[in-house]
Amino acid sequence: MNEVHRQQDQELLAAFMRRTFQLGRLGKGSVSPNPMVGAILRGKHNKIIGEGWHRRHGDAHAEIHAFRSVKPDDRHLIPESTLFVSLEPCCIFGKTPPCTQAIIDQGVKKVVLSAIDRTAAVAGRGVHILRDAGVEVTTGTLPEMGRELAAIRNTFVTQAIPFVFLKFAHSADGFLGQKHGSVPLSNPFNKRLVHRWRAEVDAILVGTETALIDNPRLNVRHGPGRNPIRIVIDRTGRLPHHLHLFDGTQPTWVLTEQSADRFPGTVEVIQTDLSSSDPSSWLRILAERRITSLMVEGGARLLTSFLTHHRWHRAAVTRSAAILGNGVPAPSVSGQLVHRQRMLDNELTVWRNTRFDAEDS
Ligand code: AOF
Ligand code: ZN
Repeated sequence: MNEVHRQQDQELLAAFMRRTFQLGRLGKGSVSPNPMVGAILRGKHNKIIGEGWHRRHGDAHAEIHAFRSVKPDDRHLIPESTLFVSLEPCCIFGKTPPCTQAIIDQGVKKVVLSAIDRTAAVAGRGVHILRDAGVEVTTGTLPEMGRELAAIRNTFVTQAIPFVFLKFAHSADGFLGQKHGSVPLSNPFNKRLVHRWRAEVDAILVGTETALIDNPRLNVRHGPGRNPIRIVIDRTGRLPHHLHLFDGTQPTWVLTEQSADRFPGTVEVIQTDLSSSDPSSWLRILAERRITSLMVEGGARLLTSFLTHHRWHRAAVTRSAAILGNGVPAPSVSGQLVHRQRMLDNELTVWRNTRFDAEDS
């Protein structure tokens, strides 16, 4: 193959792989603790004969959906097609039988994948099993994008903590909000985006001061989607029972050092030592309870705990045009800028913590 052909071939592989990412993302918000995965069957002349994605936890995997989507008239084309999949196919009996076996049984001879599934029982074994069965496997196509799609799952299984998104808005002069009162800093577009994120994560965490001052609902009402689990820290049990967080409208957990009888029956009480500002131990507790992704919505102290202990993966920072003059200074985030977007008078930047993120591959 000459250089021009090689380049064309790479571009083609990338185009098909990008499509698997698009498909995988359709599972956002409903696959946890499973990863988002997309798969395509490419037949002769680059024709797509089947597509699938993992739709919800417990349901069939992306590869299986791709096989099932093939029209009866095209079924005979499966053995000569190439399977593109965003993640290494699983090789274990979990909620569903192993995809590696399904691929072998269907007679597929070529598999192109992007990221490795870091789940301990898979982690490269899926690739080996396929190769041992004579399947030609190409790994690492568009590796960064593949890693990003699998980042929540791979972080959860390798670091035993949820993937942590920090989220906050600050004024043009760098304040989070005024002391003893909340100031709206986000515009309607920003709000809708935040509510979409809420529908995509397993849980949202806020600190005691934020629960008291903002009295947030932490639900999804600006846009479609399901409500996440709400988690609030209340070390000494000082939150009044009339707060929205305690209204019983969605699952709510309290992290506290107090006993359960201090709280309304609408919440699940998790008793733990909260004397350290290092979030590592609470994060482990949340991961044990199958929280794979967590959005931290404030306040300043809680956000600072995650930042100073480097226990975060992405930070979404909104800069509003408002000038407050004084208030609580916004924490500073240092990381790699991965996204910048203007929304009317607001500017959103998303940062990646390269220090802590390196292992989520
Ligand atoms: C795939 N394709 O679409 C997904 C995979 O039995 P389960 O459903 O809980 O799945 C457990 C394993 O499958 C685990 O390794 C997880 O990362 C992987 N998810 N694998 O081949 C898919 N969602
Ligand atoms: Zn599978």
